[in-house]
Amino acid sequence: MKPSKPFYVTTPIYYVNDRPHIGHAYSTIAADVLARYHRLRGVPTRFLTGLDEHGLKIERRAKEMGKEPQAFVDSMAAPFREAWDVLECTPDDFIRTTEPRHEALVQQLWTRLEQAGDIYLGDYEDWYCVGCESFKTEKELLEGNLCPVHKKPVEKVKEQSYFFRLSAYTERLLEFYESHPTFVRPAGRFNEVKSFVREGLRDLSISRTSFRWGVPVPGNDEHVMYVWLDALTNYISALGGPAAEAPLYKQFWGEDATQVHIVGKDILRFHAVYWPAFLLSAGIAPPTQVWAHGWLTVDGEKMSKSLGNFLPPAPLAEAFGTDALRYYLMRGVAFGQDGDFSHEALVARYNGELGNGLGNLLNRVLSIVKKNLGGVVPDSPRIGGVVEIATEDGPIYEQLDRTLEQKAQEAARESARWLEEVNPGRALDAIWKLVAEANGYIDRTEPWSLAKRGETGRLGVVMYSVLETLRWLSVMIWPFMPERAEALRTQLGLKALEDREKDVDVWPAHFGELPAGTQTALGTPLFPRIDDDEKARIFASLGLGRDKESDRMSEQQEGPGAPSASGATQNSEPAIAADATPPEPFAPDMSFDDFMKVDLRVGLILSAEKVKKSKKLLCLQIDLGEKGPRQILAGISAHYQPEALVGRRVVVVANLPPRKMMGLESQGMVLAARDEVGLGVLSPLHDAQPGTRVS
Ligand code: ME8
Repeated sequence: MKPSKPFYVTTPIYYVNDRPHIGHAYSTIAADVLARYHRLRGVPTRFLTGLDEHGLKIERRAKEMGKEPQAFVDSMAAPFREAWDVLECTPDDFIRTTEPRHEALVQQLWTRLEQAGDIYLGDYEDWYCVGCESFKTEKELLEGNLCPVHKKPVEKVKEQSYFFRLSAYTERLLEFYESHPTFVRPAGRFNEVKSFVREGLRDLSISRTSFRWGVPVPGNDEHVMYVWLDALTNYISALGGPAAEAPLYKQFWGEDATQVHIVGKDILRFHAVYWPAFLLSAGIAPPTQVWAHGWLTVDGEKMSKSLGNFLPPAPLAEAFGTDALRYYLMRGVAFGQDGDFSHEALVARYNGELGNGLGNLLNRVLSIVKKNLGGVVPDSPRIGGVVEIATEDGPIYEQLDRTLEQKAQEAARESARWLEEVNPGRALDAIWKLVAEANGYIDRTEPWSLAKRGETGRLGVVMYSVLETLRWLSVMIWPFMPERAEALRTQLGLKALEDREKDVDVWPAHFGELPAGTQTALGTPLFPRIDDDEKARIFASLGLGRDKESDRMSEQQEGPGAPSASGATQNSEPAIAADATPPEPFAPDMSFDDFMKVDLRVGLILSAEKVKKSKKLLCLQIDLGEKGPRQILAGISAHYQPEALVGRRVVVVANLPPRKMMGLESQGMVLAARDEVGLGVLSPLHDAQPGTRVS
């Protein structure tokens, strides 16, 4: 269902003690994707990001840098703004907690908590981690009084402090969670939050006297406010709240709006426990949802300056293209789960899903349209919603066309649903299913043969269907890859989405709206291939030598889980003829007749998917020119993304007895060559008909 409420999405406001890195980019890009999606739906949308500039951590960092805190935080704002620009993130507002507009409203919120009777003065004595800017109980600490997050010693704090009566909110929070079952996502994390609260909450110290870098407590400026109370308030202060009459606050924090806080799992407790408690105390409704995504490691390791794997986003965007980076982050790391940023995986997805998948689709289609139809979009097969069937060249609106249209509808529906559920990776899965479908459609309809046979009517229908599918794709990929989506549209001869009417829902819904007569313009490839030389150049420019990761990957491939030459018979997993350790001695001679007993055929891969619970196997449906496709299992999952294989021709051993693997039947074997660098599935140079004998 189309979203209709005003949509407010936020990122955490980042500490300015360091420059932005790929982890910050992950949250910000996710929020940007959601904002862009809602804008395409014509829904009033507001996207907020910003900076957390107060607190002991920042005060100390400024000192280390030999600067006054304000001068230091001022100098750190630009790198964040620039990073979001480079990454095509489009916040509507960028809030800094040192801005007067924010400080005034934090003080208003404090006053509300005080008026509610929830603030009292007391003495605090406990542990504090400056890295987390958070109090720690003895129970939470690791041996040697180390913070469990930062693994650094915590500090003993003993001072007068104001407290917030958090303990009084245990029941109210549990009731709130009960009545708002999707308040925290993913559900597993919500359970963790609930168990934490069920154990009972302690009052929270919300002021400090031992340093000055914070918002003064109203009426007692000996104290500055606890940095998390200050920081969390940014989500409403940026709207002009809690002053109820502020127009943005009314529009985006009202009951009629949806508010989504995107945060990393590290700061969920602050957002899912403290923040709603403060708001309930102030008589303000908590937000609709807090979405806690997982943690990114880099090439298998925690990001840190000392490990030399602290990744600023800009050089990556420059090396691979901003859109490819955005795509990779959103697709390569499942939202909600921890995941690894891997340069190798980025290149593999770039070449496979972007280059071979989408880029190749556009290129194939526009080349055929240029060569055979003068580059012009042919007439739509649908006239006034009725399927037109011209008969001169045979049926011109066939089952295949109908299926493609249905698949497009399905992709638009599914991707929208996943975006509304804040799951950008699943949305991309749905979109790429359509990319594979469209590539398979071209293989099956063979427009080049239609052109050769002069079947121009049918050719027109086929080209129209796939051009229209590309138009749909250009909209669906726009939230993720706005620049490449516009480049795709330029080649299709369409108006830029950036120039659309902003309050109109442009999410694709009606197949057949691409105007006939539109002049297309075949341009440069959307995603030029990164070959080995280019990859080496990029890796060198990023300071990755003969990288650790390749070593790690090849270790994994050679390890016990790897497909091997004999794997097909020994592990009963990979149905693939591959050679693990070349050079292998040649086999003894055999007779020609013996060779001819092996029935090798050209097969066309119609679909490919991972086999559940198997690290190695892909389940392929392969057209061998028989009545129906054959199901063949191949141990190539570590080497190919399933989507990249769809539409490819391969060589199949067609007369092996069927075998069962992981509960599935395999009806043949796909040929591949394997050396120490990698594994390549064999493919004929010419697009021979499926079923053609190979000899
Ligand atoms: O916590 N993987 O700021 P912060 C994934 N100022 N996400 C990551 C990440 C990683 N490796 N590293 C950082 C703060 N992030 C507070 C927030 S909000 C009112 C105050 C992302 O600079 C992730 O969103 O430490 C995480 O929650 C956030 O950056 C922490 O940023």
